[in-house]
Amino acid sequence: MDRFRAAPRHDALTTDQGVRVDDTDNALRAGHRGPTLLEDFHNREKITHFDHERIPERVVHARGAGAYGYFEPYASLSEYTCADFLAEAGRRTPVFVRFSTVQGPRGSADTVRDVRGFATKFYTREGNYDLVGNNMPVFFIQDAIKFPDFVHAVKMEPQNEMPTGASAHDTFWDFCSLQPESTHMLMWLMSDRAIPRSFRMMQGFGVHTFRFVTADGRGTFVKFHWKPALGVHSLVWDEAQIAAGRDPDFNRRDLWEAIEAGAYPEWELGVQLVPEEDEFAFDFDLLDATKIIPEEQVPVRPVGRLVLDRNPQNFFAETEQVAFHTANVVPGIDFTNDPLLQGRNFSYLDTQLIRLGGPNFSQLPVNRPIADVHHNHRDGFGQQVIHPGTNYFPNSLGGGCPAHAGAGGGAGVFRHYAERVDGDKIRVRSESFKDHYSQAALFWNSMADWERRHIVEAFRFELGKVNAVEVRERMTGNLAHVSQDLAAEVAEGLGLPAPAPVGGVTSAASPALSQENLAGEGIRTRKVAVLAADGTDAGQVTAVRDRLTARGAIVEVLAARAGTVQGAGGEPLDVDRALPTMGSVLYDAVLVPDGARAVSALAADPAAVRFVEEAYRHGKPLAVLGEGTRLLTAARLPEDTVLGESAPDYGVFTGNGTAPAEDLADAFADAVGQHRFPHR
Ligand code: HDD
Repeated sequence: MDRFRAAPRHDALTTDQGVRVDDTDNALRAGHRGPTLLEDFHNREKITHFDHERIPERVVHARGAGAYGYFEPYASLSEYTCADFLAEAGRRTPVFVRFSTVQGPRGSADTVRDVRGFATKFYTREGNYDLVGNNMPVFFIQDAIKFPDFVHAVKMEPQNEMPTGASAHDTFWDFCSLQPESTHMLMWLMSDRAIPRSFRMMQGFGVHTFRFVTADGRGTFVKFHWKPALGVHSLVWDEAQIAAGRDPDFNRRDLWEAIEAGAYPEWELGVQLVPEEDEFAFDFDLLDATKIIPEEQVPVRPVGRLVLDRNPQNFFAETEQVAFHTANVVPGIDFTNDPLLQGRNFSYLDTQLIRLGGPNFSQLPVNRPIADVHHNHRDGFGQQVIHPGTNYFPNSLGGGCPAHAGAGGGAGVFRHYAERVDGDKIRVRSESFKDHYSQAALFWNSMADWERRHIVEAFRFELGKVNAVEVRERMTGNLAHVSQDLAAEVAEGLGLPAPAPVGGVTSAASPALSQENLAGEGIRTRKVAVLAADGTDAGQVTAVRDRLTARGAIVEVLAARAGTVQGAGGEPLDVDRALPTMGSVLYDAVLVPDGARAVSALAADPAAVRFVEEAYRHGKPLAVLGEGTRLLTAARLPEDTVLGESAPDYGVFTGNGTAPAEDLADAFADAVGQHRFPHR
């Protein structure tokens, strides 16, 4: 893309026509205090261009953040697919990935409860392949014809454009309560998956069943999975809401800063493969996007890794103008008859035509394939190419070019999988799509206790924001098909009677679905706040910081003011951030060092007290040395869990000053690696 990058040197300012301009601060006018003149072409051009800077935002997934990187397979997958980019271990394919929320507009907050988009463009040698997935493996609806209804219901309500970035409102729950096929997805949406700690710490899924196809036309069903190297981690709901105010760019900033710091986010691509002959071997339909294939039934085979190592230079040119499309496939990857996928294959090209202003958006730098492009498409808004010669096929005057590729059966040519299709023209949903509850129950059954608690609380919150009582009732009635406990607990929170039990609820579970089993290892890029003031034991700070940063964590010293504080021995300690500009929600853990004078100052500062109280409430590890425990008392934390013998079980580490700070630092670091202590 380098040839498309504007490289500002010390060039003079010019107009669009390349005419040099000597003043862009004062419009041309008649006399010192006279009227502005129409003749000022630079002024008119500048304002006109500005007036047209905005383009329509995406109708869904408007808010996002993207980055470049590469994908490389671990081994050849040519046994299953002829896709060139999967054919050889280590063959690097450049990628652009865009993460997004779904409901909110471009300016909405990152940490809302929502599905996250996870869209990857592979610039392969055989053309662009887009895997346009989400961080949840299922979807709200089974047939794309319902998508406009679903999106109308979840988006801000039409009369007042509220709420921004939230599904907690009447129309969404009205729709879902009448559309039981959404129940499985609702379980995911009410779980902590909907409030990821970081884009770098969430899974991705292709959702649909796709098809791998070999060079000789053999098909294998495939589901795609992205697994983050840093483990799967989430915020807690109260934290997410506070973070939305403290830093609306929380996830975007996290991605940007990690890449700038060289801590490149990484995911492993996994595939679930199902032979064509096993199409009907499951008690659900592979074509139904509201279903997963439980990993215990078909294991996820790791096949390669994705690394993001470069931030865009211009958000608009790259992240905003990137255009994904489920129908951008390459030889070796094909569709199935999943009715959601079939509809998507229409929608993405259609939406780009209006969003990007015409049919030539694939010529934008971020969308250009690295493979050569030859065709007879011509003209249109924004045409960048000067096409000489003929523009039709067949032709003799243009030497027959461009000719059909691979007429002789060559490699690298897209050939549709030759699936036999036979049927009446009907508008009906297949009977095999009718079970809407078994997998919702499977998800619920697979959750740890704390995950279930969060799901109940999320349903209570969301339905509690719904004004129509009949919608609340209908929804809790649906939940009884998932779990009587769930339905009863949600109903209780809403002040409703428990719905009548229904039979036939499955007790099956899939451990692979619980975040408890997806934590990963290590503390790389985890952020630890050190609360300091004049009199802080600076030696301790250094000792603990060295231990944590050696394991990849980021440690920041916070004090009432920026600059430095004076350590207990009079030595200066640099302050990274002023406490009033931050909040505990922007960190993963908190350290309060020893130092009587410092702790007295912190205990008298409501911002510091709140910092500790909030971090505790959000389940974050706390390390508190010597006098620092007085801050815990000032925050009125329950003494038995923070100062008792079992405090470490609750992620609270207190040092009495005799044990070396390094010992405590190690236990604290392990706790940071555990992420949260939700049982507090
Ligand atoms: Fe979609 C954008 C993911 C169903 C129609 N979708 C969009 C993006 C993601 C997804 C990640 C943002 C891409 C980007 O970053 O630019 N969508 C999904 C998934 C779905 C899904 C995982 C279900 C499995 N989508 C879906 C359906 C339809 C659409 C059923 C239409 C019938 N989606 C669109 C769209 C968008 C879009 C209107 C808006 C902006 C865009 O495409 O480029 O065409």
